[in-house]
Amino acid sequence: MATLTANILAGGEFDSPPDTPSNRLDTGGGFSFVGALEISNGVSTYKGSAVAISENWIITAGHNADLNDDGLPDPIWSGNLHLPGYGSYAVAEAFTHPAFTGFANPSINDDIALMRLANPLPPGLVYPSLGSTDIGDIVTLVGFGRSGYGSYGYTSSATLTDRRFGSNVIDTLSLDDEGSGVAEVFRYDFDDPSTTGQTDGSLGNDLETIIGPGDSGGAALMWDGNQWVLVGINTFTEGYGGRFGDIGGGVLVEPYEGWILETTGIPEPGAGALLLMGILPLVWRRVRVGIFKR
Ligand SMILES: [Ca+2]
Ligand SMILES: [Ca+2]
Ligand SMILES: [Ca+2]
Repeated sequence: MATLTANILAGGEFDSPPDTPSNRLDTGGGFSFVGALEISNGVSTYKGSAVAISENWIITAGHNADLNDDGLPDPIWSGNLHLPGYGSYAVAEAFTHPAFTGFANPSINDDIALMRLANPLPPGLVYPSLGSTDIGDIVTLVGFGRSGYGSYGYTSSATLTDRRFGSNVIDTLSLDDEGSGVAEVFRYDFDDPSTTGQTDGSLGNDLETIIGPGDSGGAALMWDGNQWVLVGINTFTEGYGGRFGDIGGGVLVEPYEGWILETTGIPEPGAGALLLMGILPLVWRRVRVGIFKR
């Protein structure tokens, strides 16, 4: 079953190459645009992840804004984005995608939200562009969720400080639940290190990962040679909790690009200059996802 969880897991504790949850930490700040999202509904607090795409806007999982699972941003809700090394930034306004009906209520599709920050992020942050992915692509997963070992599951809590990353390969894409024919959801499996080197096997004990609780809203990224490209938002897992054989996934970014641009008004000032030069950073790599494979 799908669970409302998404952490970056390490490999097997006693497998080779050796690995630990701390080995997955982003100590160099290479993913500074991915923050921890601290959420409150006035009763309870929650931890998720989110991705800054401009100085004023972040993308995250729709369910991070919708704790009562009706698809709409909750009326009593507050959020803060924590960017280690940069500070904490309050969310002023949240928008869930119009097609989102709540987590697994009944589908896991369209689980994406945009949030406008009350104050702009500081200069110097580098933001990812938006793009697409396909089956067979290697993606880098980044978030602040629970970690542990694939051999037995979670050993650490989600935090507002510990950003981890790992990789996996896109196994399947699932189509739009509203029937447009485009892919909206991606999945990958958390392979045991014994399958390293095999077709569809592990990328290696110290690389292969799956998300866990607190990683919801974090990034699925690809490197285009010059910059990180945000291709997906991590939103769910299926299985037994961070163990080898579990499935992780999320929503693709590409089908929602029109809504993202319309809602945010991006390009904003910084990106406007690029637009004048004839470059459209937000449409890097056109649609490759119209076909359901496998
Ligand atoms: Ca709601
Ligand atoms: Ca949909
Ligand atoms: Ca895999």
